[in-house]
Amino acid sequence: MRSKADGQSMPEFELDTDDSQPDNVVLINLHPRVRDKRVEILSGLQQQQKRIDPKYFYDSRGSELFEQITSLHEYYPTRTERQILKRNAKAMAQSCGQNCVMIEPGSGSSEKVRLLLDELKPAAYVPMDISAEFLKRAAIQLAHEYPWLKIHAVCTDFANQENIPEGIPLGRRVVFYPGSTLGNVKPAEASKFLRNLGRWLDRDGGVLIGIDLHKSTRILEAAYNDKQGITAQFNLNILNNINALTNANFDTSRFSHHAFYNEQAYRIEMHLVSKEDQVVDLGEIKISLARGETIHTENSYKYTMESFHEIARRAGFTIRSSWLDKQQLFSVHYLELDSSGTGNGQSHQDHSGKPL
Ligand code: SAH
Ligand code: AVI
Repeated sequence: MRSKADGQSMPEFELDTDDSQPDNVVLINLHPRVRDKRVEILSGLQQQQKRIDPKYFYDSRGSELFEQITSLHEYYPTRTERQILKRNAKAMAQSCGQNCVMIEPGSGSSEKVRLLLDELKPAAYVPMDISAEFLKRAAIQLAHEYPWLKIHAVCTDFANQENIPEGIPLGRRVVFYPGSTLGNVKPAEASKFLRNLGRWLDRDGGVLIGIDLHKSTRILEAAYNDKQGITAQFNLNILNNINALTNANFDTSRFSHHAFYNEQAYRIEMHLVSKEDQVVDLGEIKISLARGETIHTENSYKYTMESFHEIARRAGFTIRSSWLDKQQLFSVHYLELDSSGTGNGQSHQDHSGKPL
């Protein structure tokens, strides 16, 4: 156990502690349970359409591959959202309010929050991620770069986190949920998830959220089928993580990457296609795959302003402000719980066109 910033006693990361760990960071590992993971993975692989939850992309290698994806030319979401955050940091900070406790579920490298910190001056930043080692490195790096910032990093599976983890620093809470990570669940689940986030907030809290927008199939399919094959490696790597978590013997060379835009469902689907008839052992359980059969690894839903508005409304939120890039590829929204206001949100665009 180690005592840090708040003087509280915290369970320490199992990982080697780093002597250079600065004093403004606390690292908490809530240990998403391996037994529960195994049950969840097996159940997905025993369905007619085999599936693996996309959260299993993110072992350390998966998190690194995702970082590489974010700087690919074809993968427009990250650079576009960064541009929106940069240009509108002041207005966003005004919406969020200074001295808030900013909580980021699925924080990854914590790159985007850097664009807000100087304007926002939060009382504390709470990055949360399932990828323990990557989270630890990102939090320590951020703590070195921002010595004034109190960081409270939590390794947890936020999908199973109905209540906010204990021990979060006190203050008005704002959830920062960029990257369109909400798009990785079905619209009905997205509303449910947002509703649950609402329970993490006090009445005066808010959610600053990035949502990818529906656009041409050509642009979308290029973003998930990059020429360098990094997205393919990211997709295939999920099998390495499944092997580690369940003692399975998936052989990545016997699968290929397939990603396409399902225009009816407004979602990118990523699959792993079995190149041959094969049987995979997961401990005592055997999974058969026919040649051409797929394991569905990810959905990435794309919204319109209207359809996202509906998701937020169903979750009990009002959209206070929306910011878009000129080409309307991506959007960032500030949401507040319904009953706290009139429900009249504002839209902003970087250009002089009509607000959507
Ligand atoms: N917020 C960053 C990273 C987005 S990638 C950005 O906008 O660039 C999605 C991140 O969410 C990954 O770091 C992944 O490890 C994390 N993640 C996905 N599902 C998760 C879950 N159920 N619980 C915790 N973290 C999760
Ligand atoms: C994290 N998530 C929003 C990314 C997406 O675009 O759905 C993950 C990703 N999958 C393939 N490329 C990136």
